[in-house]
Amino acid sequence: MNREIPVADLLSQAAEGQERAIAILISEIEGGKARAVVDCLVGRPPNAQVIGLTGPPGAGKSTLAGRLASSLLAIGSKVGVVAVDPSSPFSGGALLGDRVRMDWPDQARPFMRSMATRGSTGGLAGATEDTVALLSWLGFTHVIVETVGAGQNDLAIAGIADTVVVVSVPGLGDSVQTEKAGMYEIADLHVVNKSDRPEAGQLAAELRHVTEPRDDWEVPVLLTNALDGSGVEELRDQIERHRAHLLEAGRFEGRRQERARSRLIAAAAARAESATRARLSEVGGLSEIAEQVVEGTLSVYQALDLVLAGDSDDSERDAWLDRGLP
Ligand SMILES: Nc1nc2c(ncn2[C@@H]2O[C@H](COP(=O)(O)OP(=O)(O)OP(=O)(O)O)[C@@H](O)[C@H]2O)c(=O)[nH]1
Ligand SMILES: [Mg+2]
Repeated sequence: MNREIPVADLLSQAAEGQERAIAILISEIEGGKARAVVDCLVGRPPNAQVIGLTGPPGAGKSTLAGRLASSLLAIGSKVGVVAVDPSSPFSGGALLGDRVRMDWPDQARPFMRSMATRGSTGGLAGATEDTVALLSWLGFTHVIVETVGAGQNDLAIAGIADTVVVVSVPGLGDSVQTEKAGMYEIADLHVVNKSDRPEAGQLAAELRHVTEPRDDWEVPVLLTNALDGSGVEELRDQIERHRAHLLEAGRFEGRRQERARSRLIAAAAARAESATRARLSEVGGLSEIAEQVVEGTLSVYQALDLVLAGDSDDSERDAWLDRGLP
């Protein structure tokens, strides 16, 4: 049913603030129809500030994202929250399975959406960045992207966000030293959430000890309690300060250009992959080629040459198969 509404109509409904239209557009992006949406967004510079929130499962990222959104709304921002591959998704602006209620200021609410990107082409970078582009086009000033920091995604967030907030929690048993080094390299800000727990101060101290400045930026280590919101205004202010720092140092554009470049490469790889898959499914003699790889008479690279050579001339490939490679 949704598919029948033209993208242009959905965009104008979304621009009027209809959340359902935004939700349908994001579903199109997730469902592999990103191009139909994203091509319509050209002509407006993507100005939304993208804040990445990453950390271990259950660290309180969603609760914190809600609080941060609330704090940004209070200063007149238009805020979207996108949870990528969450273990506990949002539904209707609420955090499923949790009793924490958000108090949105003056009826302003953030737009909240969970996305599943696992297995989709381009993964986190593709679908999320397209969603960010959509929200930015719609006039959102801030987009908070929550990712679970387990696997590649915690590092992929660095390729998407202007400001990366790494959320840690006390009492997980890991000492700072045993955590993956990658997390430190991507953090623009560290947050120790669940500051109501006794070990929070100790963890913050350890983080301060190991954190090094990045490009003239002293990475702050903040304490938050997402349940009661303490520390969240400070977090918001530090995020704004980080943006100002990037702009002042002339690094904001640089980061975004770097992002656009990686995006281009990822899109090229995705396109090449689907073209190769299509080629593989249409090419004849594929099972013979695969058999030769199994038998060790062809290397996988030679097999690929054969498959691609078939592009221009199938008879050439057949001849190769008959006589074997030189
Ligand atoms: N004590 C305490 N509990 C918190 C705090 N922040 C969040 N929680 C609780 O921690 C649990 C997990 O919170 P979420 O916000 O769902 O955590 P998350 O990191 O988004 O979790 P996933 O998306 O499932 O990885 C919930 O029960 C929250 O109520 C905090 O500052 N202190
Ligand atoms: Mg969450």
